[in-house]
Amino acid sequence: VQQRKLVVGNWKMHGSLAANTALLNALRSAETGPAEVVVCPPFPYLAQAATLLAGSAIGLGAQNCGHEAGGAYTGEVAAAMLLEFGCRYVIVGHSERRADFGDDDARVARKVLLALEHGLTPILCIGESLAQQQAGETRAVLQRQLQAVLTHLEPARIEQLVIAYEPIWAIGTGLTATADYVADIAGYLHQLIAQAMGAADNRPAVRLLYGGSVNAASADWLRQLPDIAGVLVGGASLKADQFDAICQAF
Ligand code: G2H
Repeated sequence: VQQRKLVVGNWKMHGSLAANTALLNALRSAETGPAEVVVCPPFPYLAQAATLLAGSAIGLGAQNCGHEAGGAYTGEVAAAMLLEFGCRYVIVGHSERRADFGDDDARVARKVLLALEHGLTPILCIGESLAQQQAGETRAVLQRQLQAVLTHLEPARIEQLVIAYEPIWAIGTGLTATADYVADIAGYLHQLIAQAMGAADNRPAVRLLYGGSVNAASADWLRQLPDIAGVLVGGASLKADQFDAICQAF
């Protein structure tokens, strides 16, 4: 299946009104590539980003959503609220949230379901830690993280997901996995997805992204991997020239 490539910028807890204006204006004037481009600013800046991106092809996403539709959950933001601010995507289950904010497999599954129910496309993040990789547990960990979500979804729903494979040992460390490693894991993940969908061919239309210290150099080989449909970019998404180079690569 030939899919449109997807490049997502995850700003994490970075930005300011002034910095966001400069970054988004620079990206707007550079937007030319064939890939779909999405930026995910922190919650308070979603309205500002929506205004700055009005009429642009660059889409908007959030970095998280609440695990309930609404209610007494101090500090949380509901999927329905994200929709009101123009978000089409929401990152769910990022390893930083799994490690620091109690987003376990069950909670991640809840968030994915809520996002889908509200018409948002979840970008489901999965990935193994260094210790898990060294213990030879990579495939088992990825299978557990995927199954926790896919088991709740009909095939038609699974097809709407974006899945981001982010090995934790490569996040913000400057370490990138090798092309062979990413290709191998990506093939395995597509197999798991196909099984969950009961699909005959093992390349279902689910977009699989890679994330972890992606920069212009790694984007150049990542774009050549047939099982990888794009990238989730952290640090390099905050620099207009770097993010633009990555977008152009796809
Ligand atoms: C992984 C990635 C974006 P970075 O967390 O989600 O960040 O590119 O800084 O490793």
